[in-house]
Amino acid sequence: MTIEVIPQTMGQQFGRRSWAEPWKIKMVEPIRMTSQADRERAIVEAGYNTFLLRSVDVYIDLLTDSGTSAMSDRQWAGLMLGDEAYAGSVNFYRLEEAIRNYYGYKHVVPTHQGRGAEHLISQAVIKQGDTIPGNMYFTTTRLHQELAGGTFVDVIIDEAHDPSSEHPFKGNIDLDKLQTLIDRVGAEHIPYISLAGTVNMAGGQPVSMANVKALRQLCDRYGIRIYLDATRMAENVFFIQEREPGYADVPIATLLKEFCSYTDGAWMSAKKDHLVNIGGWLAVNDHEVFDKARNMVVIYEGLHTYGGMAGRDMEALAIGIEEAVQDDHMRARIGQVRYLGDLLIDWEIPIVCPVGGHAIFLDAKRIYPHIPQDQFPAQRLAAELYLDSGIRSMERGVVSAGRDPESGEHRYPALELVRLTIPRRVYTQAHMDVTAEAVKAIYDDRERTRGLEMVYEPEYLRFFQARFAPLKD
Ligand code: PM9
Repeated sequence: MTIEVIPQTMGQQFGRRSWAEPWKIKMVEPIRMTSQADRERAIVEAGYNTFLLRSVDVYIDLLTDSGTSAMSDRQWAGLMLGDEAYAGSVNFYRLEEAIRNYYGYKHVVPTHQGRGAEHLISQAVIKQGDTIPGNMYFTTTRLHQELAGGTFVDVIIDEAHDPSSEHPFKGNIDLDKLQTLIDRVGAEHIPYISLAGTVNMAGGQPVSMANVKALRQLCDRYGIRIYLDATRMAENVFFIQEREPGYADVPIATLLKEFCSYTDGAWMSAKKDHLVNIGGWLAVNDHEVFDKARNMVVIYEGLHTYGGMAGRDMEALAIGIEEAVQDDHMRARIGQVRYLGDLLIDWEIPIVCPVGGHAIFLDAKRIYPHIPQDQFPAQRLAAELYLDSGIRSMERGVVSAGRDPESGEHRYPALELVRLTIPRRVYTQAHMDVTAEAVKAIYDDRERTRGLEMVYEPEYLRFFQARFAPLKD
């Protein structure tokens, strides 16, 4: 038998070099294919809200990248090292060390997930009547700021609100807008800048190193703190490495620590970047703020050495922190998101550009220009995608934006989007192909589709639980 030797230069002959995942699959979780009739029943039962679907009725679940990642064999092994002591667990100290190592902050408070940390930082530093400037709102973040008596003001660059702008750092703060705001409300009424990397609601768009450095200088002039929503910060620094001059050869781990060094602390939903199914933390440099947060955590989350997590969760998280900042992991992670984005761009389907870190965002305003925003075009688009092929996505438009607390009116964001969120290390390229083809089918059928009316609306974070019914012609 002769064995054909494939020349080393084969890839070059094809004129391309592909990325591939730096892992192989050891265990699989079967998923159920559904029929059209199953899906019609399920979406009606769910009130046309993809959050209310049962996961057993979902084929490819792109609702969120939150807590949906696949853990590595090292993380699963770490679960067996859980020290479930009520106080002073070994795993807490491992976690604290990992956060100090990779993020550089001095003091760590564990929480059950991101919003637990948002609650602590908001209650610890916001006073009634304060203003919190930030680079676009996030649903839970803004609500905690409002519940603590503050008002969030968006100071992101204008390009972030334009889905077709190709600006490489659409998450940047507009320093002129921030200066104008400081002049108007006074620095003493600004407890901190709420800086997110990447910016979820803008399409997973990054903040540049130059922007955070300039922000630091401006804030230092007024003694204003900067707190980072570090939920997808490892993804953010991938874009710095790729796009910002001078950083191409700097490892992601180094860039992450440098970026954080310009901030005073961070809150984290570890369910994203950190490759775990549950967990979060708050970390700050200021001892006084730490002291308040550490005291509050025992009221709302659990003792300050577990904060709502089991010891085994903290171990898996400590390992995930290290895995998240590996360059080859991040290249494959963003590579997969881009693979899906490129298919849609090739078919001229309107999406937010450039493609961001964790998801593809379909532009419902351009897909359904005939559906007014108060008939929830993105909510309808998410429902249509599910009906077509059992793919679950998430509305990120007028429903997510909620109502203005003063006027009670809907907030109408410039971006009316559907998010196809890619869990980390879970789906294959074939799943991305199936997803792109489903989106194409919905897009081709767009003119026939009508809007929705909201028939039930909860008071807080309505997108999770609101119910809708289709409007007739
Ligand atoms: N993000 C997401 O799907 C979870 C459900 S939607 C509220 O994108 C940022 C940037 C997030 C985030 C959650 C949280 C809250 C804070 N900041 O969900 O409480 O994307 O862990 O984190 C979701 P937790």
